[in-house]
Amino acid sequence: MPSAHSLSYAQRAEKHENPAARLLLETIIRKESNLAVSVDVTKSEDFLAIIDAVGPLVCLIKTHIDILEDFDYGLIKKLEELSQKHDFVIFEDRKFADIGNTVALQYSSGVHKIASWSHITNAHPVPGPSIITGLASVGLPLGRGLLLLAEMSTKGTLATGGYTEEAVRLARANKKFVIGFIAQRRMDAVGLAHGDNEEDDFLILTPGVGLEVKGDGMGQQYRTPDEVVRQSGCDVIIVGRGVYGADFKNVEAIRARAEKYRQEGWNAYLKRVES
Ligand code: 5BU
Repeated sequence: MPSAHSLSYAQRAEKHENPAARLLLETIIRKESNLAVSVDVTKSEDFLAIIDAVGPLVCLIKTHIDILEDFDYGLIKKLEELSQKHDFVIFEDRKFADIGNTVALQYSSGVHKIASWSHITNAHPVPGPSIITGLASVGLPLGRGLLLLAEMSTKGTLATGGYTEEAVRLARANKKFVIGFIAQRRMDAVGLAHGDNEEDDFLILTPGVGLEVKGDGMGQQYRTPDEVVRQSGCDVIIVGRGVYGADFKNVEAIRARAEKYRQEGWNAYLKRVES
């Protein structure tokens, strides 16, 4: 049985039952893009302008909705309209990390009501299985998917070794809702014990991707799309400042950089499945 590493996105889409996982894989195939752009700006106007510029080139837009200074819920309708117009998946990078009852409330309620619009969100596995139970109680009925943070891109991250293995075990035990990981490499073989299903296929979304620089002076570490997708077997490259960073008012330049990352990410994938 070939590992998910060598299967095409199309072969893998057929095997996923979670609607958010299928939507992401099908969007990647339709748009020939494994690029996600992370839009970490503080003004709604800039946020929407960047998304409108890169929307045709991405499979997914990643948000930190709590960064926006002028947030009001009307923005969500505009984000959803752009998601329809340009055909991309929405991932709120909320990094939940509390007890089940609290995360269920944070996910469903408050000013942001994340579960009502974000196809995918993520959580730190640090509280143990109850965080998945809490989030799944809100997200599963809505057809949402969860990523666990198995690794981070930052220098000195504590999410390594046994912690990463436990994250993968938690995912294997909760496959209806947990569709994959934020990680720096494939996780299929991590912590595999006798009797585990070796055909598990988790999506790997990977931040810390940049072509120009190796870091940001605040602990972020960058690798190239080729290192991430071809060499490490990850599925989606997440790029923030590499796309919008230099001058986030210059929409043409943003679009050109996004297209470069799209091509690099897609070529790395083609090389991986051909090899
Ligand atoms: P950058 O501008 O490409 O460095 O932004 C990376 C984004 O990915 C940013 O929104 C981070 O919060 C996010 N991120 C990350 O960089 N590294 C991680 O390990 C995780 C998330 Br998890």
